[in-house]
Amino acid sequence: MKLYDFTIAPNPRRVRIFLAEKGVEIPTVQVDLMQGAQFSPDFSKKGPLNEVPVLELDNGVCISQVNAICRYIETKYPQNPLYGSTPEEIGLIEMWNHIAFMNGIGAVAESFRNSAEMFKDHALVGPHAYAQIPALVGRGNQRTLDFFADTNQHLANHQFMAGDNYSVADITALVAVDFAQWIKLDVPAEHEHLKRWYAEVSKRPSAQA
Ligand SMILES: N[C@@H](CCC(=O)N[C@@H](CS)C(=O)NCC(=O)O)C(=O)O
Repeated sequence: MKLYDFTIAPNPRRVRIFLAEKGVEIPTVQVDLMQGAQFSPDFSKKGPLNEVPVLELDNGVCISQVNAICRYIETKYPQNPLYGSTPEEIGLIEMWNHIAFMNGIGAVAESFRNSAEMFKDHALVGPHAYAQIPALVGRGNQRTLDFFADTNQHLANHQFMAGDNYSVADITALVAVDFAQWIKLDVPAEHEHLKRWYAEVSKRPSAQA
């Protein structure tokens, strides 16, 4: 297998952290998004949306989308389950993973992609040219701050995002908080529960991935 990656990008990092938690090593190939390598003819064949991460299996089949890749890995390497074991855990983890992606990573991306010069005519990931909408920068910033506040409240009564156990939802939320640095937003000091959780998940060795 091969993981198409770009070290500084947030979404491939979610897969790298997941693999580190699993103790699974997969060789990576860098796709330099700054140079437009995601649009090269070879890489375009590997997925419909010209994005990383992509997991290429030994038979050449390619899987994109972080959640799809992590699900594949979880099924192939069931040790240290990160998607839960009981029906309730599985449901709650999917729920919080989706919320962390939509309201965390999605909020930061809304601000960043509508402001950074490099995304001028590429405000959404994929092969189509979408212009930036400057009004979405403020909305993305506000959504990011709301994500911090909502997550802080949630973590007041939960050790981890989906309850008592670390899961893939913590990986997505951790990457969302770190990604917010790109739009110069830090967790406000008064969000003590979010800060407690962030310190705990950041000190796991996997967070270095
Ligand atoms: N929904 C996708 C998001 C992947 C994504 O947004 N990848 C970014 C890097 S973090 C990308 O490849 N961007 C390429 C581009 O902007 O053209 C997933 O879950 O994998």
